[in-house]
Amino acid sequence: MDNLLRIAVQKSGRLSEDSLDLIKSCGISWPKNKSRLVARSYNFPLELLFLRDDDIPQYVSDGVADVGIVGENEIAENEQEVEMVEHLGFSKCRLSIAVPKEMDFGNIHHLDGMSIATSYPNILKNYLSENTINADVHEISGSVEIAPGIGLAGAICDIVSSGSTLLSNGLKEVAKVMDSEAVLIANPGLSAEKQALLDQLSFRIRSVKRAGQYKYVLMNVPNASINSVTRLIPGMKSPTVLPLGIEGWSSLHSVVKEKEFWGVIDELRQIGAEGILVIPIEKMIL
Ligand code: PRT
Ligand code: ZN
Repeated sequence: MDNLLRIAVQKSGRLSEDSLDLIKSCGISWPKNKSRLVARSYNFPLELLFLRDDDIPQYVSDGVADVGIVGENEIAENEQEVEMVEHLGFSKCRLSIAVPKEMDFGNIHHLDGMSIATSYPNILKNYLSENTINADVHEISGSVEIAPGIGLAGAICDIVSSGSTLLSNGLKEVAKVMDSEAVLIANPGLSAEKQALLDQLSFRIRSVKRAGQYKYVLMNVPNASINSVTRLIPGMKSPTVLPLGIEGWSSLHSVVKEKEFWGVIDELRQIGAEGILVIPIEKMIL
């Protein structure tokens, strides 16, 4: 069964939908049955294992799964031997220390002698020792944010995304311990056959991710402006230029990075581009 790649994904939670959407956008499909823990793809030698996210680093490190999609926070906490293959860009968050908002907090040494509640004791202990802070780590498994309010701990170390959970529990963020996002991880000892399948999968993932960073743009430009437009949006090799039905005008097609999009669009309009259409790209193979 060596020519099959087993991928561990979160069964249900914040990572699930984006993980499955990413695999689907790589052209991989499987029978949908929510209650099943394993599914075999029809069209790629891939088996999906649906697990709790906390267990994914261990499964991958043990080789029960070959690869997995999980948050960097879980990898750091589990301290398992796994290889980082690809940052996936979703489920972005940070692990931070927070204290009651009325606390007069000078610097992180204010934590000396305090008790900090967290579900991430290993990450927190490493952070404290790197920063020579002498605090007590109080491990709890959920609802960490209520710990200060009920007198369980003076501070917390938990995942923050928008910050609204901290706010509604009367807490303020005082130190960032780490940033996290979903990553593709692999067992470090994959066979050559499995490694080849992983290479195919990560090639597809990179094509999908790259496509998400770019837009396909079409516009009408006066022929005299074609060179200036080409300088602004050189595309993958060069823009495509097609004649319009009107004398002196062309239709120009190119690819633009989403981040640079508005800056470029403004300049294009200034040099006479009209009827600009911006279209999402599904996949981008270089
Ligand atoms: O059942 P299972 O063990 O699989 O899931 P889980 O409940 O342990 O994890 P889940 O689904 O909540 O989160 C999975 C992963 O998503 C985490 O390990 C992180 O990598 C990532 N992630 C991204 C988050 C958040 N954003 C997030 N906001 N995980 C948790 N939160 C929680 C946080 O614990 C806090 O309670 O949301 C609250 C804070 O959010 P804001 O927006 O109010 O700041
Ligand atoms: Zn979990």
